[in-house]
Amino acid sequence: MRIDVLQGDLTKRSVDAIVNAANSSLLGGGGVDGAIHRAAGGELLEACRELRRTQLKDGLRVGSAVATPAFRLPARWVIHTVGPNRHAGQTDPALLTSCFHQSLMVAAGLGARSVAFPAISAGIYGWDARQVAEVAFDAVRSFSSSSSARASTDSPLELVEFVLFSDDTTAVFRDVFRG
Ligand code: AR6
Repeated sequence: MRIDVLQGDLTKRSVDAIVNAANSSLLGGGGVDGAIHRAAGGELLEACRELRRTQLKDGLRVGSAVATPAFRLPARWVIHTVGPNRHAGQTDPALLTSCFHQSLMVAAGLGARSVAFPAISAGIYGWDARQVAEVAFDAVRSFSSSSSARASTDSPLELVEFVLFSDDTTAVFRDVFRG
């Protein structure tokens, strides 16, 4: 599995799935969540409302992930995950690890070959970008080694991208990636 770090707008990526840094309501918000909903169009909000009416009546838990179609985006699916909110006292890195891991599990279940992540929790939710990058690369590498250890075609994932918006966050992710 290849890992790429690039600067840009997640909503423009032509990958199979992009990951949304959502909130538990799944009904939109600011940051990358707002950008994804704007670019995908109102059908995305309708799909999220449908999830809330059916399988997620209490909302999506922190660290969990769920997929919808991506509607007008170039991607095929949006995988919504809820990062921990440091401002609400959610400081356990295991919650963040779970976001990356669960998103990859959902992507693999969909048959996605490529998936693009933002810096989950590194914006409005107040986590330090370096810590997010460390958790993210660890989670992706351990997902990759556990799927190849199973020596099967369990996971079709070939490419994981990290798409960072700002110069600073891109520099931090590149630095952590290079070790
Ligand atoms: N492409 C890539 N990255 C982006 C984009 C974009 N178009 N827009 C912003 N970012 P945030 P969080 C970066 O705040 O911290 C929402 O209201 C941004 O610079 O989007 O997990 C949700 O509804 C930052 O580095 O997500 C939740 O309530 C990173 O994406 C809450 O914010 C994540 O910042 C989630 O907060």
